[in-house]
Amino acid sequence: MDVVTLGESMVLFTPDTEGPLRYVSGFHKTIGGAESNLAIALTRLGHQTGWISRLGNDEFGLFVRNFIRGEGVDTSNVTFDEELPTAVFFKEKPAAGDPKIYYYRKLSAASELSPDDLNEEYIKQAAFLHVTGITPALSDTCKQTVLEAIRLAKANGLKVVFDPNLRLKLWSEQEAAKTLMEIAALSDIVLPGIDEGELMTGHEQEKKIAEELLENGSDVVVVKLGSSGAYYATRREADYVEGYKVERIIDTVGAGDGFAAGFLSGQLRGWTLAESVKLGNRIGAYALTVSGDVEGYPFWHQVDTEQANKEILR
Ligand code: KDG
Repeated sequence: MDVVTLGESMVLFTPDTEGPLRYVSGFHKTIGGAESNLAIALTRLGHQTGWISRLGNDEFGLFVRNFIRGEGVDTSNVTFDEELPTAVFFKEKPAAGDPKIYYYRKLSAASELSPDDLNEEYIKQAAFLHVTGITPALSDTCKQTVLEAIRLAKANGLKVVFDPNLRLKLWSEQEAAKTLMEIAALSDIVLPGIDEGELMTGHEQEKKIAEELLENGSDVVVVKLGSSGAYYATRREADYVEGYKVERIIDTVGAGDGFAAGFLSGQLRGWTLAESVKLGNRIGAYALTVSGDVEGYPFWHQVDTEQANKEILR
């Protein structure tokens, strides 16, 4: 296995029409979840992935598991909870700009994830452990699970990659900053967006953010700069990598997970940091072209063909 990840995935209801949800009567049903998004994107790029989670033993839980399994992600370490439900969330589409998100995830099956859900033999098969800042925001046991997964990963020689994925609907800025820095300190690679980096370090500038996160203990920091691309830094090298221009941005949700997948795919292929960040930018850009979280992630043969890229990206 190349990458193992853990976290909550939910049924996503996307409205068929724009405007306040109280007036919307039709929705279509897909799934979302930052960690399974990453696993799906990586699988499409040709890598072996595993997703650890808890779902309700209900129709939605089966739907989420079957969807993720259908994409080729290993779901053998997903547990079905007999009492708690699978979470759902809704998007609300404004006439322009990013959608609003409404979660229905308190006391969901995944919020009860605990270190007992982790199997060391399973985790140790992978080269990378991927965790996000969403999971520790769900509950204290979820936070303990992330910390224990990192401990197991390090004990078995995996590299830990951390995507802060700041979700201020789930916790306060203060709590988020403290915990995200705590997890970043234990991670080899940290992938903040510029706003996340600012909240975590108190610095506005990407170079300062990266410096602080390197001092905090990480070896590689990549600060995502939206359409401008990204800035990466280690203790030895640092540079900017240009972004891709997308003709028509439909929805930015899922782009960060696409970036993480592209970056990790580059690393798994033995590419340089600059090449990996470039692939991250490219996969992130693909995600902007559709309204769902995962529908835009390309397969490797599409990425590999320059012509295919020209059709979507400039
Ligand atoms: O990164 C995309 C995710 O935000 C989305 O899929 C839903 O996991 C999700 C969350 O917790 O917001």
